[in-house]
Amino acid sequence: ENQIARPKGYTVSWHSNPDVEDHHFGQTHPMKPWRLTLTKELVMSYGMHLAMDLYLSRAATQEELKAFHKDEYIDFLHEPGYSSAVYGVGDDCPIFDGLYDYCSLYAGASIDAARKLCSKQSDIAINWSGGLHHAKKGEASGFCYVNDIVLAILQLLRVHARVLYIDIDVHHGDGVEQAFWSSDRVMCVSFHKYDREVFFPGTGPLESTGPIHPNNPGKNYTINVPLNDGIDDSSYQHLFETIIGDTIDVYRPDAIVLQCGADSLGHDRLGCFNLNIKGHGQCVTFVKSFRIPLLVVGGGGYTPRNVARAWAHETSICIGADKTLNPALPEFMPLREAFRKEGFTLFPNLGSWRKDNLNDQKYIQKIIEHVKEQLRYIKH
Ligand code: V1P
Ligand code: CA
Ligand code: ZN
Repeated sequence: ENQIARPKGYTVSWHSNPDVEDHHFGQTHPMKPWRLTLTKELVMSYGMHLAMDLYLSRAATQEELKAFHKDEYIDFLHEPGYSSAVYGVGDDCPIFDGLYDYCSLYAGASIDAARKLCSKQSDIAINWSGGLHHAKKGEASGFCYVNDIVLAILQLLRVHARVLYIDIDVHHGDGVEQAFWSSDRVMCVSFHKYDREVFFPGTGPLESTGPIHPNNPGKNYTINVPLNDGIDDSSYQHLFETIIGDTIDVYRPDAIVLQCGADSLGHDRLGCFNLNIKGHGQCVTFVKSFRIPLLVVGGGGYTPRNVARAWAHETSICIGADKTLNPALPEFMPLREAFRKEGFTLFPNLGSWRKDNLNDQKYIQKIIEHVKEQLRYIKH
Protein backbone atom coordinates (compact mmCIF):
# COMPACT_ATOMS: atom_id res chain seq x y z
CA GLU A 1 0.00 0.00 0.00
CA ASN A 2 2.96 2.35 0.52
CA GLN A 3 3.93 3.28 -3.01
CA ILE A 4 7.64 3.97 -2.82
CA ALA A 5 9.10 4.84 -6.21
CA ARG A 6 12.43 6.46 -7.12
CA PRO A 7 11.99 10.21 -7.29
CA LYS A 8 11.77 11.34 -10.90
CA GLY A 9 14.48 13.64 -12.19
CA TYR A 10 16.62 13.77 -9.06
CA THR A 11 18.75 11.58 -6.82
CA VAL A 12 18.61 11.23 -3.05
CA SER A 13 21.55 9.60 -1.25
CA TRP A 14 21.60 8.17 2.27
CA HIS A 15 24.89 8.12 4.17
CA SER A 16 25.22 6.04 7.32
CA ASN A 17 27.33 3.52 9.16
CA PRO A 18 25.67 1.23 11.72
CA ASP A 19 28.80 1.33 13.91
CA VAL A 20 27.85 4.89 14.97
CA GLU A 21 24.68 3.59 16.62
CA ASP A 22 26.52 1.27 19.03
CA HIS A 23 28.15 4.02 21.08
CA HIS A 24 26.92 5.01 24.54
CA PHE A 25 27.36 8.39 26.23
CA GLY A 26 26.28 6.87 29.57
CA GLN A 27 23.06 5.74 31.26
CA THR A 28 21.80 9.17 32.33
CA HIS A 29 23.04 11.11 29.30
CA PRO A 30 20.22 12.36 27.04
CA MET A 31 22.09 11.73 23.74
CA LYS A 32 21.16 8.22 22.56
CA PRO A 33 22.86 7.12 19.32
CA TRP A 34 20.41 4.17 19.10
CA ARG A 35 17.74 6.68 17.99
CA LEU A 36 19.52 6.27 14.62
CA THR A 37 18.78 2.53 14.65
CA LEU A 38 15.14 3.30 15.30
CA THR A 39 15.12 5.85 12.45
CA LYS A 40 16.70 3.46 9.95
CA GLU A 41 14.34 0.68 11.05
CA LEU A 42 11.33 2.86 10.34
CA VAL A 43 12.70 4.14 7.02
CA MET A 44 13.43 0.59 5.82
CA SER A 45 10.13 -0.85 7.02
CA TYR A 46 8.38 1.70 4.82
CA GLY A 47 10.57 0.62 1.89
CA MET A 48 12.08 4.07 1.51
CA HIS A 49 15.58 2.63 1.03
CA LEU A 50 14.43 1.49 -2.42
CA ALA A 51 14.12 5.12 -3.48
CA MET A 52 17.62 6.25 -2.46
CA ASP A 53 21.25 5.52 -3.24
CA LEU A 54 22.60 3.94 -0.04
CA TYR A 55 26.21 4.48 0.95
CA LEU A 56 28.08 2.88 3.84
CA SER A 57 30.04 5.88 5.03
CA ARG A 58 33.69 5.60 5.98
CA ALA A 59 35.48 7.18 8.91
CA ALA A 60 36.92 10.64 8.25
CA THR A 61 40.73 10.62 8.30
CA GLN A 62 42.72 12.68 10.83
CA GLU A 63 43.72 15.03 7.99
CA GLU A 64 40.07 15.54 7.07
CA LEU A 65 39.14 16.33 10.69
CA LYS A 66 42.10 18.72 10.93
CA ALA A 67 40.76 20.73 7.98
CA PHE A 68 38.79 22.57 10.69
CA HIS A 69 39.94 21.29 14.05
CA LYS A 70 43.22 21.98 15.84
CA ASP A 71 45.82 19.22 15.49
CA GLU A 72 46.28 18.80 19.23
CA TYR A 73 42.52 18.54 19.82
CA ILE A 74 42.12 15.73 17.25
CA ASP A 75 45.21 14.02 18.71
CA PHE A 76 43.53 14.27 22.12
CA LEU A 77 40.24 12.74 20.86
CA HIS A 78 42.33 9.93 19.37
CA GLU A 79 44.33 9.30 22.58
CA PRO A 80 42.49 11.04 25.45
CA GLY A 81 44.78 9.49 28.06
CA TYR A 82 47.84 11.38 26.90
CA SER A 83 46.68 14.87 27.78
CA SER A 84 45.95 16.73 30.96
CA ALA A 85 44.10 19.49 29.09
CA VAL A 86 40.31 19.25 29.25
CA TYR A 87 39.19 20.34 25.74
CA GLY A 88 35.59 20.80 26.88
CA VAL A 89 35.28 17.27 28.27
CA GLY A 90 32.85 16.84 31.20
CA ASP A 91 29.25 15.86 31.91
CA ASP A 92 27.93 17.13 28.56
CA CYS A 93 30.81 15.66 26.54
CA PRO A 94 32.05 12.57 28.37
CA ILE A 95 34.91 10.40 27.17
CA PHE A 96 33.32 7.03 26.37
CA ASP A 97 34.53 3.80 24.74
CA GLY A 98 35.10 4.22 21.03
CA LEU A 99 34.73 8.03 21.16
CA TYR A 100 37.17 8.63 18.29
CA ASP A 101 35.46 6.03 16.07
CA TYR A 102 32.10 7.61 16.81
CA CYS A 103 33.35 11.09 15.87
CA SER A 104 35.22 10.09 12.74
CA LEU A 105 32.25 8.02 11.50
CA TYR A 106 29.58 10.71 11.82
CA ALA A 107 31.96 13.28 10.32
CA GLY A 108 32.94 10.92 7.49
CA ALA A 109 29.27 10.52 6.57
CA SER A 110 28.74 14.31 6.29
CA ILE A 111 31.92 14.74 4.24
CA ASP A 112 30.90 11.89 1.90
CA ALA A 113 27.42 13.37 1.57
CA ALA A 114 28.84 16.81 0.70
CA ARG A 115 31.13 15.27 -1.94
CA LYS A 116 28.16 13.52 -3.59
CA LEU A 117 26.54 16.94 -3.94
CA CYS A 118 29.78 18.47 -5.30
CA SER A 119 30.08 15.77 -7.97
CA LYS A 120 26.36 16.16 -8.78
CA GLN A 121 25.81 12.47 -8.13
CA SER A 122 23.14 13.52 -5.60
CA ASP A 123 20.63 16.34 -5.44
CA ILE A 124 19.75 15.67 -1.81
CA ALA A 125 22.20 13.88 0.52
CA ILE A 126 21.13 12.74 4.01
CA ASN A 127 23.21 12.00 7.13
CA TRP A 128 21.01 11.67 10.21
CA SER A 129 24.06 10.90 12.41
CA GLY A 130 25.52 14.37 11.73
CA GLY A 131 24.40 17.87 12.60
CA LEU A 132 26.60 18.28 15.67
CA HIS A 133 26.64 22.05 15.54
CA HIS A 134 28.25 23.04 18.89
CA ALA A 135 31.76 21.59 18.37
CA LYS A 136 34.49 24.24 18.23
CA LYS A 137 37.89 24.27 16.53
CA GLY A 138 39.69 23.08 19.66
CA GLU A 139 36.91 22.08 22.06
CA ALA A 140 33.95 19.76 22.53
CA SER A 141 30.65 21.37 23.57
CA GLY A 142 27.00 20.37 24.05
CA PHE A 143 27.31 16.66 23.13
CA CYS A 144 29.34 17.60 20.00
CA TYR A 145 33.02 16.72 19.60
CA VAL A 146 33.76 17.20 15.93
CA ASN A 147 31.84 19.69 13.80
CA ASP A 148 30.73 17.60 10.81
CA ILE A 149 28.66 20.52 9.48
CA VAL A 150 31.69 22.81 9.22
CA LEU A 151 33.68 20.00 7.57
CA ALA A 152 30.88 19.38 5.06
CA ILE A 153 30.53 23.10 4.27
CA LEU A 154 34.30 23.30 3.65
CA GLN A 155 33.82 20.55 1.04
CA LEU A 156 30.90 22.39 -0.56
CA LEU A 157 32.94 25.61 -0.72
CA ARG A 158 35.47 23.87 -2.99
CA VAL A 159 32.97 24.02 -5.85
CA HIS A 160 30.20 26.34 -4.68
CA ALA A 161 30.51 30.11 -4.28
CA ARG A 162 27.87 30.51 -1.57
CA VAL A 163 26.44 28.07 0.98
CA LEU A 164 23.35 28.72 3.11
CA TYR A 165 23.28 26.99 6.50
CA ILE A 166 19.87 26.61 8.19
CA ASP A 167 19.53 25.24 11.72
CA ILE A 168 16.12 24.24 13.20
CA ASP A 169 17.52 22.47 16.27
CA VAL A 170 16.04 24.08 19.43
CA HIS A 171 19.60 25.12 20.38
CA HIS A 172 21.68 27.89 18.79
CA GLY A 173 24.08 26.65 16.09
CA ASP A 174 27.01 28.44 17.70
CA GLY A 175 29.88 26.26 16.43
CA VAL A 176 28.95 26.69 12.76
CA GLU A 177 28.23 30.39 13.27
CA GLN A 178 31.62 30.92 14.90
CA ALA A 179 33.50 29.01 12.15
CA PHE A 180 32.08 31.20 9.36
CA TRP A 181 31.56 34.42 11.37
CA SER A 182 33.88 36.44 9.11
CA SER A 183 32.81 34.94 5.79
CA ASP A 184 30.27 36.12 3.23
CA ARG A 185 30.52 32.76 1.44
CA VAL A 186 28.49 31.04 4.15
CA MET A 187 25.31 32.52 5.52
CA CYS A 188 24.18 30.99 8.84
CA VAL A 189 20.56 31.13 9.96
CA SER A 190 19.62 29.56 13.30
CA PHE A 191 16.16 29.34 14.86
CA HIS A 192 16.40 28.57 18.59
CA LYS A 193 15.14 29.06 22.09
CA TYR A 194 17.09 31.98 23.51
CA ASP A 195 17.55 32.81 27.15
CA ARG A 196 21.05 34.04 27.84
CA GLU A 197 20.95 33.07 31.50
CA VAL A 198 19.38 29.64 31.54
CA PHE A 199 19.16 27.96 28.15
CA PHE A 200 22.19 26.32 26.52
CA PRO A 201 24.41 27.70 24.95
CA GLY A 202 23.12 31.21 25.81
CA THR A 203 24.19 32.82 22.52
CA GLY A 204 22.26 33.88 19.39
CA PRO A 205 20.31 37.09 20.12
CA LEU A 206 18.59 38.90 17.23
CA GLU A 207 21.30 41.58 17.18
CA SER A 208 24.11 39.06 16.64
CA THR A 209 24.46 39.37 12.85
CA GLY A 210 28.20 39.03 12.21
CA PRO A 211 31.30 41.10 12.92
CA ILE A 212 30.63 44.81 13.46
CA HIS A 213 33.69 46.13 11.65
CA PRO A 214 32.51 47.69 8.34
CA ASN A 215 35.34 46.11 6.32
CA ASN A 216 34.73 42.59 7.59
CA PRO A 217 33.05 40.54 4.80
CA GLY A 218 31.02 38.57 7.35
CA LYS A 219 29.09 41.64 8.54
CA ASN A 220 25.31 40.90 8.26
CA TYR A 221 25.91 37.33 7.01
CA THR A 222 24.59 35.73 10.22
CA ILE A 223 20.88 35.61 11.06
CA ASN A 224 19.66 34.69 14.53
CA VAL A 225 16.04 33.99 15.34
CA PRO A 226 15.72 33.88 19.15
CA LEU A 227 12.44 32.37 20.34
CA ASN A 228 10.57 31.86 23.60
CA ASP A 229 8.98 28.67 24.95
CA GLY A 230 6.06 26.97 23.29
CA ILE A 231 6.21 28.13 19.65
CA ASP A 232 3.60 26.28 17.57
CA ASP A 233 3.51 24.98 13.99
CA SER A 234 1.74 27.97 12.44
CA SER A 235 3.92 30.71 13.99
CA TYR A 236 7.08 28.73 13.26
CA GLN A 237 6.07 28.13 9.64
CA HIS A 238 5.22 31.78 9.04
CA LEU A 239 8.57 32.83 10.51
CA PHE A 240 10.59 30.13 8.75
CA GLU A 241 9.11 30.57 5.29
CA THR A 242 9.28 34.38 5.40
CA ILE A 243 12.89 34.50 6.62
CA ILE A 244 14.25 31.60 4.54
CA GLY A 245 12.32 32.69 1.43
CA ASP A 246 13.72 36.23 1.65
CA THR A 247 17.22 34.98 2.48
CA ILE A 248 17.35 32.65 -0.54
CA ASP A 249 16.00 35.45 -2.78
CA VAL A 250 18.77 37.89 -1.86
CA TYR A 251 21.68 35.53 -1.11
CA ARG A 252 21.07 33.04 -3.97
CA PRO A 253 23.04 30.12 -2.45
CA ASP A 254 24.54 27.38 -4.67
CA ALA A 255 24.07 24.78 -1.94
CA ILE A 256 22.08 24.52 1.29
CA VAL A 257 22.83 22.61 4.48
CA LEU A 258 19.74 21.98 6.63
CA GLN A 259 20.30 20.88 10.23
CA CYS A 260 17.09 19.13 11.36
CA GLY A 261 17.63 18.81 15.12
CA ALA A 262 14.45 17.11 16.39
CA ASP A 263 14.63 18.64 19.87
CA SER A 264 12.41 21.47 18.57
CA LEU A 265 9.46 19.01 18.62
CA GLY A 266 6.92 19.08 21.44
CA HIS A 267 7.57 16.51 24.21
CA ASP A 268 11.35 16.66 23.74
CA ARG A 269 13.27 15.86 26.94
CA LEU A 270 15.48 18.96 26.61
CA GLY A 271 13.46 21.20 24.32
CA CYS A 272 10.60 23.61 25.03
CA PHE A 273 8.82 24.15 21.70
CA ASN A 274 5.44 22.75 20.60
CA LEU A 275 6.18 21.66 17.04
CA ASN A 276 4.50 18.62 15.55
CA ILE A 277 6.28 16.25 13.21
CA LYS A 278 4.44 17.71 10.21
CA GLY A 279 5.32 21.27 11.28
CA HIS A 280 9.00 20.37 11.63
CA GLY A 281 8.90 18.52 8.31
CA GLN A 282 7.34 21.51 6.55
CA CYS A 283 10.74 23.22 6.87
CA VAL A 284 12.27 20.41 4.77
CA THR A 285 9.45 20.65 2.21
CA PHE A 286 9.95 24.40 1.91
CA VAL A 287 13.75 24.25 1.54
CA LYS A 288 13.52 21.36 -0.95
CA SER A 289 11.09 23.38 -3.12
CA PHE A 290 13.94 25.71 -4.20
CA ARG A 291 15.68 22.80 -5.98
CA ILE A 292 19.14 23.81 -4.76
CA PRO A 293 21.66 21.03 -3.90
CA LEU A 294 20.75 20.08 -0.34
CA LEU A 295 22.62 18.39 2.51
CA VAL A 296 20.25 17.23 5.25
CA VAL A 297 21.75 16.38 8.67
CA GLY A 298 20.33 15.44 12.08
CA GLY A 299 21.35 17.04 15.37
CA GLY A 300 19.61 17.07 18.74
CA GLY A 301 16.48 15.09 19.61
CA TYR A 302 16.01 13.48 23.02
CA THR A 303 12.73 11.61 22.86
CA PRO A 304 14.06 8.81 20.63
CA ARG A 305 10.77 7.51 19.19
CA ASN A 306 9.75 10.98 18.08
CA VAL A 307 13.20 11.59 16.61
CA ALA A 308 12.76 8.42 14.54
CA ARG A 309 9.28 9.49 13.45
CA ALA A 310 10.44 12.97 12.44
CA TRP A 311 13.50 11.85 10.52
CA ALA A 312 11.61 9.01 8.80
CA HIS A 313 8.93 11.52 7.77
CA GLU A 314 11.61 13.95 6.56
CA THR A 315 13.29 11.18 4.57
CA SER A 316 9.93 10.58 2.89
CA ILE A 317 9.74 14.30 2.06
CA CYS A 318 13.22 14.15 0.48
CA ILE A 319 12.19 11.27 -1.80
CA GLY A 320 8.77 12.81 -2.47
CA ALA A 321 6.82 9.98 -0.82
CA ASP A 322 5.30 11.84 2.15
CA LYS A 323 1.90 12.24 0.50
CA THR A 324 1.47 8.51 -0.12
CA LEU A 325 2.98 7.15 3.10
CA ASN A 326 0.60 5.39 5.48
CA PRO A 327 0.74 7.25 8.83
CA ALA A 328 0.11 3.98 10.65
CA LEU A 329 3.49 2.47 11.43
CA PRO A 330 4.38 -0.55 9.28
CA GLU A 331 2.95 -3.83 10.58
CA PHE A 332 6.21 -5.68 10.02
CA MET A 333 8.91 -3.73 11.73
CA PRO A 334 11.52 -5.30 14.02
CA LEU A 335 11.18 -2.57 16.65
CA ARG A 336 7.42 -2.04 16.33
CA GLU A 337 6.74 -2.91 19.96
CA ALA A 338 8.92 0.01 21.02
CA PHE A 339 6.19 2.35 19.72
CA ARG A 340 3.27 0.66 21.47
CA LYS A 341 3.04 3.07 24.42
CA GLU A 342 2.68 6.22 22.32
CA GLY A 343 0.54 4.57 19.65
CA PHE A 344 1.49 3.17 16.27
CA THR A 345 1.30 6.38 14.31
CA LEU A 346 3.88 8.53 12.58
CA PHE A 347 2.09 11.69 13.74
CA PRO A 348 1.23 11.71 17.45
CA ASN A 349 -0.10 15.00 18.80
CA LEU A 350 2.95 16.82 20.16
CA GLY A 351 1.46 20.30 19.87
CA SER A 352 -0.49 20.68 23.09
CA TRP A 353 2.23 20.17 25.61
CA ARG A 354 2.93 21.74 29.01
CA LYS A 355 4.32 24.90 27.35
CA ASP A 356 2.14 27.92 26.49
CA ASN A 357 3.18 29.77 23.34
CA LEU A 358 5.10 32.77 24.68
CA ASN A 359 5.79 34.10 21.17
CA ASP A 360 2.92 36.47 20.32
CA GLN A 361 2.21 37.87 16.83
CA LYS A 362 3.85 41.16 17.78
CA TYR A 363 7.09 39.40 18.74
CA ILE A 364 7.13 37.28 15.54
CA GLN A 365 6.53 40.42 13.45
CA LYS A 366 9.37 42.25 15.23
CA ILE A 367 11.79 39.48 14.27
CA ILE A 368 10.62 39.51 10.65
CA GLU A 369 11.07 43.31 10.39
CA HIS A 370 14.55 43.10 11.90
CA VAL A 371 15.66 40.37 9.46
CA LYS A 372 14.14 42.18 6.44
CA GLU A 373 16.10 45.28 7.43
CA GLN A 374 19.30 43.22 7.79
CA LEU A 375 18.84 41.57 4.38
CA ARG A 376 18.88 45.03 2.71
CA TYR A 377 22.63 45.05 3.36
CA ILE A 378 23.28 41.78 1.51
CA LYS A 379 24.63 42.58 -1.95
CA HIS A 380 22.70 41.07 -4.85
O1 V1P B 1 23.11 23.20 30.13
C1 V1P B 1 24.16 22.65 29.85
C2 V1P B 1 25.50 23.02 30.48
C3 V1P B 1 25.97 22.10 31.55
N1 V1P B 1 25.99 23.22 32.53
C4 V1P B 1 27.28 23.56 33.01
C5 V1P B 1 25.46 24.11 31.48
N2 V1P B 1 24.23 21.69 28.95
C6 V1P B 1 23.12 21.20 28.19
C7 V1P B 1 23.64 20.83 26.80
C8 V1P B 1 22.59 20.71 25.73
C9 V1P B 1 23.24 20.28 24.42
C10 V1P B 1 22.31 20.27 23.22
C11 V1P B 1 22.99 19.69 22.00
C12 V1P B 1 22.25 19.86 20.67
O2 V1P B 1 22.07 21.21 20.32
C13 V1P B 1 23.04 19.25 19.50
C14 V1P B 1 23.30 17.79 19.56
O3 V1P B 1 20.97 19.30 20.73
C15 V1P B 1 22.54 20.03 28.90
C16 V1P B 1 21.23 19.79 29.29
C17 V1P B 1 20.09 20.68 29.10
N3 V1P B 1 18.95 20.35 29.68
O4 V1P B 1 20.17 21.66 28.41
N4 V1P B 1 23.24 18.95 29.30
C18 V1P B 1 22.38 18.10 29.90
N5 V1P B 1 21.14 18.60 29.88
C19 V1P B 1 22.75 16.82 30.48
C20 V1P B 1 21.83 16.12 31.27
C21 V1P B 1 22.21 14.89 31.81
C22 V1P B 1 23.49 14.38 31.59
C23 V1P B 1 24.39 15.10 30.82
C24 V1P B 1 24.03 16.31 30.26
CA1 CA C 1 18.89 26.17 15.94
ZN1 ZN D 1 19.72 20.80 20.32
